[in-house]
Amino acid sequence: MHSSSLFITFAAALGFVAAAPTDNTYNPTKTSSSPRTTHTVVAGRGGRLIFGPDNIVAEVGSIVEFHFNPLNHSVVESSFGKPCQPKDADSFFGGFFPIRQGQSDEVFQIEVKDTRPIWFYCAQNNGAHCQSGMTGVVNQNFDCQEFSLRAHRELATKVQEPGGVQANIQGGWRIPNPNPLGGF
Ligand SMILES: *[C@@H]1O[C@H](CO)[C@@H](O)[C@H](O)[C@H]1NC(C)=O
Ligand SMILES: [Cu+2]
Repeated sequence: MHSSSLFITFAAALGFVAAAPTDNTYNPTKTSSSPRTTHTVVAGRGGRLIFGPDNIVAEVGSIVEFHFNPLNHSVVESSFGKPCQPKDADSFFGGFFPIRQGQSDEVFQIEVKDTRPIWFYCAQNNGAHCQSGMTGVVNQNFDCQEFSLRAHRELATKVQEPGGVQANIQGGWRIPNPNPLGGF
């Protein structure tokens, strides 16, 4: 027996109401044959405790690619209201990039899966990078200043104990730097 009909039989036996079939064929991120856009962000741009740029507008399906300058930065997904800590157990985390000079040989990529804002920070506690301004956002809600990057950063300065990071690299891809001569 086909597994889906097995499921329907099983669900019917439990008294579930069968849902109307849904049309999954419309998926805007898959209809385009054009290459994905990649948005480059540099952690530690210009030797400062910033992500540059830190306020990114990225269409659904595009890639945000984090590059790492010295010293030992990272990127972790957070939330607007709780800066400097992972949003949840699934928050992306690219690991630490301990380098002394130049750029890391590796980058961390994430995919923009929907239009919701994606908040992120650097989890380097040694120097309180997040509280010092190392935070950023993809697709900030520009209509609502209450939830702006500026307001988020205000909150970040007040964080006493930054939360830890994930145990593993997750939620994205750590890959060889595709543009090592980018000159950031
Ligand atoms: C980089 O920073 C992390 C977090 O503070 C630390 O655990 C790790 O040892 C550091 N790596 C180096 C090589 O300094
Ligand atoms: Cu940092």
